[in-house]
Amino acid sequence: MNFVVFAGGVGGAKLADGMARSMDDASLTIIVNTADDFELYGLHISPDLDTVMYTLAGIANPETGWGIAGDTFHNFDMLARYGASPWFHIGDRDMATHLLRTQMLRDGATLAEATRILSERLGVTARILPMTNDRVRTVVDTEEGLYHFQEYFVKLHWQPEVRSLIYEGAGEAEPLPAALRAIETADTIVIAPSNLYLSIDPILAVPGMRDALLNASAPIIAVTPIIGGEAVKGPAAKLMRELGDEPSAAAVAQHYAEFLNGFVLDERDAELQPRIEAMGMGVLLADTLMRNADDRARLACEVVTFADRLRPEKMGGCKLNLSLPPQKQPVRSTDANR
Ligand code: FO1
Repeated sequence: MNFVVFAGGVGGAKLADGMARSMDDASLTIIVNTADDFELYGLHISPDLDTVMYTLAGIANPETGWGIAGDTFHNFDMLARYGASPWFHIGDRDMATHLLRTQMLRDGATLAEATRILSERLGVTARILPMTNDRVRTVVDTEEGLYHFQEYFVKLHWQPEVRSLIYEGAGEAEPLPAALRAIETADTIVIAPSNLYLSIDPILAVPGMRDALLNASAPIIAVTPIIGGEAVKGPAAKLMRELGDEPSAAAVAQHYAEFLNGFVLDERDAELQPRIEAMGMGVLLADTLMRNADDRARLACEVVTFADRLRPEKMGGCKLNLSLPPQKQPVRSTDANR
């Protein structure tokens, strides 16, 4: 069984980790947003790639979701002592990742090659792919002016009101051929509960990615990042309001509707089920909060079992034995409707 997960940072990393934990013999490819990448002190930082890599390696900081568990920040303190006004906390161990990645890139490696080497050295068996090797950067157009994503997100704590988002360089970027092949040969494709505008849309903005989903033969399932009108983490709901969308799981389903076959809706939002089914996709009600490793594996397993229901022939590829609520409406099983 070949699984593909589209992911940003923490939410995507947790679900990918659940999939890796609950499926022994499956191959897992995670296509990761790199529009949050930036350069700081001459280092190439890839926050989402690292969050996915550290999570799958079992060394992620459980409190923040990003960075390394038990890391220290002596370099940050020293930068402050020099009067450098640091605002982005690079842990001392985390720093090693940025140093090596930057060196590999300067020596001519692609971002995909550097990611493969780093994740292999950390013992990660899943394949972590950047969406592209090219430079794509999210620029946030706010009432206060234009900001690079990390300035908006970390320095300004996502407070400025957003007018629009620009995925700079996306139009000219080439998708990673391995990512396109993975989508084409996947048995199941999952859009993780990541921020739709900041994590998933930049991936879809890379030419060829959206078409690859539209042409995929595997069922495509999105897991909601919104529960009860609020984001599980980060600014998704605030951005939905500011960009003129209704902050709800139904609006997320609508956002991806052209290529989705199934949507995993949180059980606290059960009243939205008929509305989402009316968009022509299957709905699975589940507890989508991933508080611990068991939750991740359980949710991943439910998603995989749900995908099995959405394809004509049964596949069956999960260790946990979960009983799912009955499907209320027959779901699409052909490509024609996507
Ligand atoms: N997020 C923060 O809110 N504050 C930080 O100081 C911070 C540092 C950081 C260092 C390395 C890394 O890989 C990620 C880091 N993040 C930090 C998270 C990150 O910037 C965002 O969560 C993602 O870009 C959004 O997915």
